[in-house]
Amino acid sequence: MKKSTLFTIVFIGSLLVMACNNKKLTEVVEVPLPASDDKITIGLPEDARADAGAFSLVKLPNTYDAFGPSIGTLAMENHYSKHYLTYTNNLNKLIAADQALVDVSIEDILKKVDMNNADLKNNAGGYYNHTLFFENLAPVSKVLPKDTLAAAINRDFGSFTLFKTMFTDAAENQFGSGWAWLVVDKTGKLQITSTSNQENPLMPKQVITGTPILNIDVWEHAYYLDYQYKRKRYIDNYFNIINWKKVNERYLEALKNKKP
Ligand code: MN3
Repeated sequence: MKKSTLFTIVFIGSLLVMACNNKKLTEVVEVPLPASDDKITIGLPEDARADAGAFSLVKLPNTYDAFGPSIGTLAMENHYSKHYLTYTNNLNKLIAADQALVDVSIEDILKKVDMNNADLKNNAGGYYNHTLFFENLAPVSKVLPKDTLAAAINRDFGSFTLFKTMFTDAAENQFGSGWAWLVVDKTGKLQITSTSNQENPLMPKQVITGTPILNIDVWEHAYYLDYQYKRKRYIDNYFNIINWKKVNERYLEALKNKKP
C-alpha cells in the first residue's frame, strides 16, 4: 500500500472517530411526544384502585375532566391515579409490616408519627393530604362559603377576601414542595399555615397544629402541566373548585370533636 493511501485512510478514519465523538457529546435523548392525531387515553377515576390494605382511595367527586380549566384532565388523572395511588399503596405496605399500625385511624397514625421515620411520615402524610385535597374538590363554580364557616372566616380573618389573600400567600410562599392549610386549632379558632413535603398540621413539631379542613397541594406535580411555574395562577383558580359545603361539614365536625 502506498504511503499516501495509508495516510488518506488514517485521516478519514480519524475524521469519522471525531464525528462520532462529537455526535455523542451533542446527543439529545428525544422524548416522543404524541402526534396531534394520537389519542391520549384517560381512564376513569374508579379504574384507579389501591392494592388490598388498610386504606383505599377516596372517591373523586367527578370525572377527571370536570375540574378544568382550574386543573386540566391530564394533570388530574396523573395526580389521582399515579401520585395519590402510590402513597396509598406504600402506606398499606408499611401498615401490613407493623402490627402497631393495624386498625389505627390515619389521624392517630399522623399524630403519633416519629418525625424521623421518613417512610411512614411521607406516605401516611401523602395519603391523608391527598385524601383531603381530592374530597374537597367540586366542579367549577363561583360558590363562596356559607353557613357557620362563613361567619367563622369573617370572625377570624376579618373577611373572606382577607382570608383568601392570607391563604394564597401561604401557598405561594411555601418554599419548594408542600401544602397550605386552613385548620381549626385547639381553641376552635381558624388558622392558616403551610407545611413542607408531605407533612401536615396533625403531625408533631409543626408551627401551627390543628384539625385540617382545607388544603392546597403546591408540589409542582399538582400544577406544572397546566401552569408551568405560575403557581399563583393555579392557587387563584383553585378557589373556583373548592367544595365549601364539604369544608363547612369538616369545620362543624372539628368543633364537635373539641367538646369534652
Ligand atoms: Mn400531590
